[in-house]
Amino acid sequence: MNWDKRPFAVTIDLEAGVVTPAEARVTRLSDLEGLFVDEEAYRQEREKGDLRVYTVYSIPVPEERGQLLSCTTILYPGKVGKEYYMTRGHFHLDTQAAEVYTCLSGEGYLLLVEDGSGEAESIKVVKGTSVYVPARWAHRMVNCGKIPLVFYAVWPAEAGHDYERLREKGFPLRVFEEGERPSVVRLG
Ligand code: M6P
Ligand code: ZN
Repeated sequence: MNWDKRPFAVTIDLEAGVVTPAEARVTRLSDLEGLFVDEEAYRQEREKGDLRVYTVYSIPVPEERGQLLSCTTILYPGKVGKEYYMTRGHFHLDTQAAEVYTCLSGEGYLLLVEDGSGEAESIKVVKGTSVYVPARWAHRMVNCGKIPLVFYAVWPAEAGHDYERLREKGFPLRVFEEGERPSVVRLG
């Protein structure tokens, strides 16, 4: 990365979520094995092809204390069985690091679970909803609409992603289509 500690700007296409210049990383169904509740439906989807679930455009800065990382995420519409497409979700390795998720386009839910108490929350997001995610709350976005859900995230650069901890604990809330409408369900 060419970093000279000078101010810089990027352009965000608010509808499409594309950031210029930035690097794109695509997450596909094959990257999300074990994530969706219905394993048989997942297997059937995989047989159709390895579809994109989301693309992240990262605006790079050094991952050092004091820096802010930011990115857009384009979460495509789709389902595995009755369960809507979602991001993998994570805690932060730095348990003091918070984050802000702002929806630029589309609609869905941000699912959250607190590390200590296990308390869980779902927050409905539409264009313009900005959610403050406190430290220690795992976060996962779900697209319940028919168009891509685009959101912009900002968080401390040294935060890191703790996927393993969330995998071990499991996510208690899921969002399924029920009668053509999303329904937030508590598992277990
Ligand atoms: C947001 C941010 C990123 C994260 C991305 C995808 O843009 O929180 O840090 O990587 O969503 O989410 P995940 O890493 O959980 O797959
Ligand atoms: Zn995060």
